[in-house]
Amino acid sequence: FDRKDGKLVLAHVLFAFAALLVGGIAGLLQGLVRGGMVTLPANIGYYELLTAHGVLMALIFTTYFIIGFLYSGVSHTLGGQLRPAARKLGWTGYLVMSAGTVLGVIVILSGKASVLYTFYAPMKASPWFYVALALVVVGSWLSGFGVFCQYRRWRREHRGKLSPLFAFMAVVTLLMWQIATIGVAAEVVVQLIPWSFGWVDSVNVVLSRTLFWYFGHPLVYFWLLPAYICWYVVIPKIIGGKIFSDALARLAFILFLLFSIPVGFHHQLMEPGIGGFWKFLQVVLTFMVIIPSLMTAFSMFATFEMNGRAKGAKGLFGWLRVLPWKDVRFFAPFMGMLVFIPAGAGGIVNASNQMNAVVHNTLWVTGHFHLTVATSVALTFFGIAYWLIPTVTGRVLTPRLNRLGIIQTLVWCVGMLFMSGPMHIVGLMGSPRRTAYTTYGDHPDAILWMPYHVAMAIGGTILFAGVLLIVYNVIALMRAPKGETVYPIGEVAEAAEATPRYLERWSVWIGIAVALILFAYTIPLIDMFRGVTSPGFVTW
Ligand code: HAS
Repeated sequence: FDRKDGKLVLAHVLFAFAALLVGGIAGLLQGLVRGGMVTLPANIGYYELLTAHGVLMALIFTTYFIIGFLYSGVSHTLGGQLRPAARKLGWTGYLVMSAGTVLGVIVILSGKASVLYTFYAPMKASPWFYVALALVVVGSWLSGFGVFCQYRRWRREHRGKLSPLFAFMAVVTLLMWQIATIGVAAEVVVQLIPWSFGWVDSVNVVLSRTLFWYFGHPLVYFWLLPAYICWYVVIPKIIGGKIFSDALARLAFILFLLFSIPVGFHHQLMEPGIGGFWKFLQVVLTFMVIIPSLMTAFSMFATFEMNGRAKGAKGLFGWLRVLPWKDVRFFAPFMGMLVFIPAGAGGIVNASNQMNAVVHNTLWVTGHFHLTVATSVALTFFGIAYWLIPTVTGRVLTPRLNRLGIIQTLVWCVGMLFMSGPMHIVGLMGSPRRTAYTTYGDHPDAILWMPYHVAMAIGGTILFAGVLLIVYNVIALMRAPKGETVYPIGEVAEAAEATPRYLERWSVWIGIAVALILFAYTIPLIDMFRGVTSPGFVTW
């Protein structure tokens, strides 16, 4: 692996794990407070910790890891080395994002931005918190441009050739990110910064939430797609099998590009100010975006089964026996896949209007995203770290670290079972999310919730042990014995059909994505600008 590119990748990955550690400390404390097991000193607030936890884990850990991982893959598959321009953009993006992160963390920990990771208006933070967010977004754009620049040069030099699957998927992920972040950038720059500096004295709340969720839902696929890259491209190689179908994988990613964005209203189903028809439309589109995940499940089962048959496995589930259970590079992402089955089912519940009325703003939703992003995605990222760090540092994964990795994965799953399970149950019993310890004046319902909150705190403590162990493993990987680790990229199965060229015709796909966005958002936005509540609000 190119030494200079390795440094860029490593800088991102190490920053990500540092954020995970600090965010984990905040998470542990906040979980213990909510369970009534500790009381914070008067100068530290529950919501301050909750904001630090959400921002550092959901926004910073993920974004840094993803950019590092995508850079590693495009460097490896598009010529074996980054172009100087791409590398420079990568480093500039890194520095701008890091300036934003440091500023943001200082503002949060000084108690001036306890507005949680979704920073809903009319809750107001210090203007510097929004400036920090803007820097993180702009930095990520620069990094994205670096990847596009590498990809464009490769295509110019390989006219008529299909790009490598990893690179194609990286481009889709970042295209989606660039289109989606326009929403949050507009919210922060046009609405929240002027308002928090006091240049204007009011803010259009429904508009700000809409711009946020225009970004917020594709954000979750920005987390998911790099995990899918690992599942589609890396896992087949690690298990000694083949990619089931290149065309299916690309089509799934294109469907994510089309349907990830015009669906933000499914986070706003319980909000007034948005017409019923537009909510319905975006729920239909939400059900469209479930399809590429179902295709991914199909494709993974096919890969596993083909691999099993090729190795002589018999019977309906014989393929399970030949999977490399003792290899953490497989085991951690596999546990992520397994958890994604109930996690995805929970998402489908959320997206269904009547059921959303039951679960919205309860701990059920917190349970849902701890299974999706904090288990399926996080475990996949951990699994990637066990080969990515050795690859870029010229080292090898030792059997001891591999064993520790398996233990870390199990600790994570047990912790999450204790935390996310009770969150789902107590959410259905009505316990609200984002609330510090309270018994609501010893209300009988709230008393019933308490054992579940205690179980959540125990789960959170086990998970914190998992955070410490993964951070230890990352440091140990940096000191592992020298040697060469191969970048694992799978080959496509011989029986797979050829990939149609139109899947790489970007103008068509971006055009359709923009058309869908305009269709889903134009009229509701016009209503919001004019300050009228849609007629649908009345009939809801
Ligand atoms: Fe979600 C809220 C709907 C997926 C994250 N979601 C959230 C929030 C977050 C989040 C962070 O419609 C909270 C935001 C906040 O703070 O308010 N979500 C969905 C739907 C999906 C979905 C329909 N969410 C995700 C993913 C996330 C994520 C992925 C992060 C990475 N979500 C919602 C809705 C809300 C919501 C509403 C708002 C709730 C409210 O009222 O506030 C779908 O994309 C899910 C599709 C997934 C599947 C599963 C496919 C299974 C696969 C695994 C195969 C396994 C194998 C192994 C091969 C259909 C691919 C098998 C081996 C064996 C041995 C069996």
